Amino acid sequence: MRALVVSIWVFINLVFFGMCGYMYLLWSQYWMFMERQTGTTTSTYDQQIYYYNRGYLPNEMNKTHNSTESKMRIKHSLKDNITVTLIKNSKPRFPNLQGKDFELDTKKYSCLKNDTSGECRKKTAEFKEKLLKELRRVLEDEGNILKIGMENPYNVQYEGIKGNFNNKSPKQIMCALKKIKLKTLKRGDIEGGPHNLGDFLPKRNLFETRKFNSCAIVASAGALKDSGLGKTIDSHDLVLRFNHAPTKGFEEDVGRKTTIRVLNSQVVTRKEFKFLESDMYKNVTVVAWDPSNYKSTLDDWLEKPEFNLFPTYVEYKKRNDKARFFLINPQSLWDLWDFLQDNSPSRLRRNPLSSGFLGLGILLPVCNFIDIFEYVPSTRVTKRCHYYDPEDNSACTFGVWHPLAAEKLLTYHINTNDDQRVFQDGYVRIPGFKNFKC
Ligand code: NCC
Repeated sequence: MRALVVSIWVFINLVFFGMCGYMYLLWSQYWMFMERQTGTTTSTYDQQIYYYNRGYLPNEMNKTHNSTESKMRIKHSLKDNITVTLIKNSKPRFPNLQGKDFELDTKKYSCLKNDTSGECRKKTAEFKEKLLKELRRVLEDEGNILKIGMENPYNVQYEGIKGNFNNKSPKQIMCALKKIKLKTLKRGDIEGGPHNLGDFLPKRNLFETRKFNSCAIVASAGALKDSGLGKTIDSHDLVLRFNHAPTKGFEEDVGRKTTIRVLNSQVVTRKEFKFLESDMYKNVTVVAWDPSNYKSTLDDWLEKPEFNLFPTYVEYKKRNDKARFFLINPQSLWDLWDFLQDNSPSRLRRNPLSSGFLGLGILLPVCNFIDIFEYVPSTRVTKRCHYYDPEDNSACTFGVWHPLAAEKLLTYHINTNDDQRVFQDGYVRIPGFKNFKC
């Protein structure tokens, strides 16, 4: 009799919880459907802003700026004449059990002049623990299948194995990375092409015959503000910057030297960046990237780039045929993504990597060592997104759309600088490929 009652009780519970689970699934599918219907965003970058706003901004909206200014910025970043409906926090999620206990205003961890070395070490260790915990939390959260759902804008069909960089030595990671050949398009890779692109491509690969000793990558992070790192950055033989990140007016913090600019295709194509006119993109090597679909051929991509950068490319080269302007082979972007997924313990969001990690991929074959400034955030980190812009958005640092957390955790793993350099001074050092006999 007792056994019968227990069985009925278990059965009722199973039915009840089964129903709840089913209802939850239906509910989430309904909201995903509604979001797809109401979100009028067409470009994946526009969706990024959408994620940014949903993921972080509503709770962390910069209190020092009025909301009209923020709205202007958001609009400014969108394709002309597109209206976006933001559904804030509409998607049901499982509660995040770990919580967000990372304090972004971390001045209390910065070493002061009169701190003893013991005190400074303690502050650094506490900050490191918090920072890495936050990066891991974001990585896990992003890998949550219920969160990612069916979003797969680039139709990524990853078939590799999921590894974990923590179980591999930095040398093993570097040797795996060395196998990835990040390619730029060369003359001969394309016959004709849109606007006769093929005829304007460079004859050689980027830095095919040049090597550098010290290289610097300047992430555009807000933490560079008031860093005083300008001189250190300029002391490198090569300095790589991203997109429209300026030096003018920020020399003390970010230096004045620029050798390469890595640009995403928005910067090349959108009017507001004045790519053809601005001095920022002259007398430097320009490397632009635009994502294709995961399995697209070069021809598919030439026909349907995400942002049509080909006419501007051709125009730029027509104005100066000696200009060093390179296009990344879009398949290389996914080869690098595969590498990161191969070495990440969690599922990555199926979107391209940030320009930051791409910059590292570009320089590893040509530099003896690479110092990356404020990519792995130091104790100067705040919610500020860029050093050149007062907008606050933690997602720029920790990532929501690009798999930034995975990029940064892996970068820290292969770094050779001590923790004081990384978390107090603000830069990691990665040895170039030539240092590894694989
Ligand atoms: O912001 P962005 O990046 O130009 O930054 C360049 C690289 O610096 C690193 N970074 C930046 C900010 C921060 N707080 N922490 C960081 O570590 C990242 O590695 C980043 O890649 C891009 O990667 O190209 C990106 O470009 C912007 C934007 O398109 C350009 O700035 C032009 O406006 C993207 N933002 C949007 O599209 C809204 C950003 O997602 C990626």
